[in-house]
Amino acid sequence: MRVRPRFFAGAVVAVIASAAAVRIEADGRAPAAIRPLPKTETIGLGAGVVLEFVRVEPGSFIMGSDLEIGDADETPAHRVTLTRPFYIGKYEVTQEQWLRIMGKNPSAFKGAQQPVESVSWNDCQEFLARVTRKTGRKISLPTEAQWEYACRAGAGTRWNFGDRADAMGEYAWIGQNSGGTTHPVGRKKPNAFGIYDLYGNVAEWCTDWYANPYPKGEVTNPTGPPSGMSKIVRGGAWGDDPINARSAYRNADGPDGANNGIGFRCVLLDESPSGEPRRVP
Ligand SMILES: [Ca+2]
Repeated sequence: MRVRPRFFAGAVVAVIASAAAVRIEADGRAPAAIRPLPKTETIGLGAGVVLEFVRVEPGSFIMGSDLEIGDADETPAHRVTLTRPFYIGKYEVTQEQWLRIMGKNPSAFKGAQQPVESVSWNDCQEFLARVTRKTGRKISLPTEAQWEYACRAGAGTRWNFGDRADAMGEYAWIGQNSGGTTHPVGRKKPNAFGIYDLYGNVAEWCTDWYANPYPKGEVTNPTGPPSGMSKIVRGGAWGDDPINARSAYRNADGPDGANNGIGFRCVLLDESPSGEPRRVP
């Protein structure tokens, strides 16, 4: 078990769907063969509050790191194949979104557009279940492999913008520029997939149990070990150094653990408007 909180001292987000967002209703659909696949999807939570998702295509990548700066739990670097497209949150879940579903806001750093934090992995499961009950849309946390694949966006470098940490401030709220607090989501540059705040702001829960190191060999649609003591947390947070907010960097905390450096983003599980399967394991 590895629990290393290092960043912890002690609102209405209208995340507006981008102009490129495509919302296809249940009725009046065009045939799948001629209907363009949406690049984004949204789930309405009521009162104008929406969860916005970015489509990620299936593919293979090298997960983890054998870099000299990496930790042992990032090894061995290994090929991972994700066989299904998926939709991942364009932003971290905000306090407005959390409040809309849960009726209270546990965050230490208050702000409607700021990411919710001080939520445990188990708290997140309740949020996800309530969203599904309310909207009929199935959502989850990302698997650790989905998170890293979406984060890298094809980049094998330490960060998805390269190997030089001095560009970090353009992409992330971390120890050097955060002022010791979270910030509204989506204010820094996105990665090549159009996803924001993967590094810093809040670290993000994933579905997987933590194990160190990775199993050897190539894997397809990995979901982590069947059991464990702590759940994966990715991306680093507002108090971290760049080295601890790399694409391959892993952290973990117990599923009941909650602190002001950990939040989450969602993955949309239900079938795409084209009818193609994209249910993840
Ligand atoms: Ca983050």
